[in-house]
Amino acid sequence: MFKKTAGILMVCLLCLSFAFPAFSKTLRSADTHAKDYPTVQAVEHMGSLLDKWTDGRIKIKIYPGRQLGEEKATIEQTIAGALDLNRVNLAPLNSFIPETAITALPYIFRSTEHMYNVMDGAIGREILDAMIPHGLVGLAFYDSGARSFYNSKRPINSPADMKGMKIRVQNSDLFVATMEALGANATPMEFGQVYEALKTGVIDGAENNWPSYESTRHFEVAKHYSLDQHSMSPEVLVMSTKSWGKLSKEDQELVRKAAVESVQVMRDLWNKRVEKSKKIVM
Ligand code: GTR
Repeated sequence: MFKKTAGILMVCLLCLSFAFPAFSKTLRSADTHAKDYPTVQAVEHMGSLLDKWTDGRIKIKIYPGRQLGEEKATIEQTIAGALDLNRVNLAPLNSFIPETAITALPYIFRSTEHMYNVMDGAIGREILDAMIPHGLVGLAFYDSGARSFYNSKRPINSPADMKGMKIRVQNSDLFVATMEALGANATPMEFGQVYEALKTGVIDGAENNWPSYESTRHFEVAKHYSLDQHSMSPEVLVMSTKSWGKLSKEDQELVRKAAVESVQVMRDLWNKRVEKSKKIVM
């Protein structure tokens, strides 16, 4: 009897998912990085957790490597609800969500541990919640290590060495102001354009962490990496409030839980990737 009822139920569920494709959901997610980058791997892990916990009812499809555009464009798509999930850095959110700029202030964190404590605690929660009125539900922070300057001209040992240098920054007013305070010329530019701009001399330098310096091959065209570690602005996984609103309370819980569980996986992958990237660059 039980078997028969369960069988009928299964058939009904199957019919429902064919009749109403919304019944089973594939969340579309973007990332500027390639498939093997820790941020992409972490969201993939989150997707497999959701798939498992919901018996295949909720899945994640990731579009890595800027397939859906540069970060600014994908953020707009996420706010519009055309994209469900997006893994971005906090910096491109700085100019319209002021709370996110706090983490990008130079030398605001004493250490990685300090950064973890802040981002995993009440302040981190406050920053994630500050995104809601702007159309984004902040789900979790991922590591981005520390950013340092690199350029094709000379080693930077003090701000005096940066005088007049054209340095690419993310689309963030705070980063522009920081470069200006250091005496450099800030050039806001999308991530995908930096390699060519360095190669052709449109810019002299940029700034990023070890894995991004390596994965983009920027190290081939800007050989002076100066380990000043001026910013520790983390990555963030956001969901469109429009997509969030279409989920049941229970599914929202699952999505949040899967995102949180992917954080530790990301941190482990990140630490390994930093070591690997350093070796490649050296
Ligand atoms: C990387 C970050 C990317 C992107 C990039 C950039 O560290 O992971 O999401 O923001 O920096 O400089 O544009």
